[in-house]
Amino acid sequence: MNKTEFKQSFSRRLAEKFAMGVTDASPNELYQTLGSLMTSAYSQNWQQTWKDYREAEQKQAYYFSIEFLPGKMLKSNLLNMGWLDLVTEGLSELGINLDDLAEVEPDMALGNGGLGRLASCFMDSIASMGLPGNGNGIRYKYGLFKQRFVDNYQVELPDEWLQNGNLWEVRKESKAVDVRIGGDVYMSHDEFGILKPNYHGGMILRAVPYDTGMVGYQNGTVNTMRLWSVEISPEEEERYRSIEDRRAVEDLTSVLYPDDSNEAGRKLRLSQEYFFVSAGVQSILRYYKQLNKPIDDINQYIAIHINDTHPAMCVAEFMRLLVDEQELGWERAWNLTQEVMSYTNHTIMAEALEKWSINMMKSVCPRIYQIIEEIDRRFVEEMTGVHDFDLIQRTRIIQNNQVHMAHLAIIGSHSTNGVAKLHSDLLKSVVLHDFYLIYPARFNNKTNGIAMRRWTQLANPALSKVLDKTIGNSWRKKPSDLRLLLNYEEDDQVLDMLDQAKLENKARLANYIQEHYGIKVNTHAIFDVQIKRLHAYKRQLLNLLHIIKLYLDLKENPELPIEPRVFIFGAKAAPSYHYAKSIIKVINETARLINQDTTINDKLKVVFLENYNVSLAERIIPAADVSEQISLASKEASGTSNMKLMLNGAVTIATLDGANVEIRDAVGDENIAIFGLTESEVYQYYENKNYSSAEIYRENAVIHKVVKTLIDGTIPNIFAEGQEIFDSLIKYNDEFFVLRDFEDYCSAQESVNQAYQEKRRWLQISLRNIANAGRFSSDNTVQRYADDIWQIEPVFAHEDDRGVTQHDSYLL
Ligand code: 26Q
Repeated sequence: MNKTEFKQSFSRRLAEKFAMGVTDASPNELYQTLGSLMTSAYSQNWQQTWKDYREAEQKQAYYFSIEFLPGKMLKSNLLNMGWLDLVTEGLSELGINLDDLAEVEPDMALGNGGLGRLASCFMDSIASMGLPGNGNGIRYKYGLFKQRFVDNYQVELPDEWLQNGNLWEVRKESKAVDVRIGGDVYMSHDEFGILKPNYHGGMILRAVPYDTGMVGYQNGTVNTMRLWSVEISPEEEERYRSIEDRRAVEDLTSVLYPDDSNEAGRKLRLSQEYFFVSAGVQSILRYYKQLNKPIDDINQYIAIHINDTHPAMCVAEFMRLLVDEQELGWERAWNLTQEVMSYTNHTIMAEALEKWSINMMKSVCPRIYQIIEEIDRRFVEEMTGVHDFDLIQRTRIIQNNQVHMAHLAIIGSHSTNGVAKLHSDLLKSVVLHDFYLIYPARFNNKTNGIAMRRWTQLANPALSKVLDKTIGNSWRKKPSDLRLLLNYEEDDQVLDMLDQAKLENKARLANYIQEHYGIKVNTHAIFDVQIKRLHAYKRQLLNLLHIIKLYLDLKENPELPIEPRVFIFGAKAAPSYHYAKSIIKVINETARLINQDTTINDKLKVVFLENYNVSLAERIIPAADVSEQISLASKEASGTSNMKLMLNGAVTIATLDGANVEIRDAVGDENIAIFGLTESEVYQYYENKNYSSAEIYRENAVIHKVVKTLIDGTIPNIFAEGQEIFDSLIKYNDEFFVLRDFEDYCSAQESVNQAYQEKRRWLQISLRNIANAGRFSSDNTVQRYADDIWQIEPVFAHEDDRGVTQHDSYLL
């Protein structure tokens, strides 16, 4: 396709769809037109990919995740199709700015944070590696809430992302399946003497899949992300007459639970989990049956991945289908299940480990509960005599009237992995130590990664241009080639180009801040960024206390030699997480106090950006000078924004937590500011029970002065919230050791302040961060899952009907 062809097709499609010319059309109409050209172009490749997979008869992976967080798809699809430059230019010749169209697309925000975004980075990489892998999840009608600040408090509004339709999805009515929820079950022998379930009552819901093409990076592969939506099945129409009854059904796939790393324990949540698990596993089995392979070989063709425990019922649902419907004996079914399933753990926070009461599980999926009981019974039987009694009691699935989902996932699979080296080690030594004793070979590490192309080529064209000019463009396909940049660390011209690119990105963010908040920020100031969900363990509070300290210092001495800084926050708090919301309020009030104070010579600004999401991340990350990764050591499983910020040249200030450890190994100690307790020091405090925040508060004058501002009126309008946070620190002994790490954090911040003043050294550090970020490409991560866990291989494309090899072009 050339530019002229594209312009012609675009104008023709616009006329067909809207009976309009380019000058009359709104951005939305133009967006719809471009999107429809793209989907028609890749749908051929999509169909071909399905066909290739079917014919190749190779193993496929299915990534089950209750969250996917792709953000906007227009530009990433254009990039992956190889159309981005041509379309940008073609549109521009028609008087259209591509970015204005892209702006119209709502973020697809069917996820809370890291876990959902990781799933989407993986979907991109799986397709880009030509691997046969599919996503399976829920098509929520409402994504993660929109965050607004009213009187500096967080307020949540619904995210009606489907209001103008979704041009990337295809409703596949023919692939719908039925899911049974609720009712009773009892077992009886059928006419052949086989034990069969008899179901009574409950609801039979129709699960309808909406498929979205996952376009690989310039390789012709288009994989499928399948999201399920609930409908009333036609046969059951008359049972759901009243509005209330219909509502009860529709609720099932209506909203994404906004609780990040906190167990909600709600029946609707459990129903959501069973709904997408059952629909997904049923559709996989239906597909497999069409292949006419023996059911005993299913483990050679299917891999199912359980992303955190939310889809852990895959284990029992797969057993149900094999035993009840395919009539396999229990043992054969169990061996197959373990070989098909694998599980990733994303958290060590106790409150995030899912447990469901027996009663609730019985009432949502009674047959699944029976099967879990039998799995548990056999587990105890098998382990008795092999392991000691207490160990078995601690590891069994059902304990104290609760079903432990992580136990189900580990026992029912062949692989359990953590998401960074440190995290995987902690799983073995602490969190899942008991299971490690039983199944040492199942445990492995898969350090997270990020979709490099989105976080450089799309989010940071300025940097991408500098890279092309300096090291050529091989890094676009092969992120490890970013290392070539190290050859230029003494090249002033290159350092200057990097500096200019960063400045350009900072100016763009500064404009956004000015436009949306009326705050003027100095683009030569240090842009210091903390962007992630609001959580006590992530310690936004530590950042805040340091800001307050700087402010007090400047009030005392306005001539203090510190580089001007802009502290930028982006964070949503779970609506029910009172403490996190109080932190937001206090940061906002502190920001107002500081931003209005003219006596500190504009040396400090604090900006809390509303509604942090993927699109905002794409704006903030390229403009960041400093990346705040300051969770209490041992608490952050991995982190992934740390990788994105590093890739964009930000200097990390970090504890030795999650993937920060591997970032330090990649760049070396001179190119990162490490501070704080180590994981083993934290565990020593737990063991010795000898931490006293009150003592630190009493004895450290600086800390005393800073912490007191929470309750002494220094910060206006925070009467209750200030007290609440003060109490968490002093009265309730500072659960996340904020005060213990405070001084060390301030020194690390001071070293950052110094380094920034030595411009050349700063740019070199930044360059080394970019150069060493290649190893965190999710292409690599996904390759390791493919090799070690799923055992899947790329499917090589055939020539399609038009005689075109499916490796490069998408035709109009
Ligand atoms: C559980 C039960 C009920 C309701 C909600 C939940 C729930 C929802 C989301 C529990 C956890 C989550 C999300 C967890 C998450 O995002 N974890 C992050 O995963 C990233 C990818 O591996 C890591 O980089 C982060 O360190 C980790 O915090």
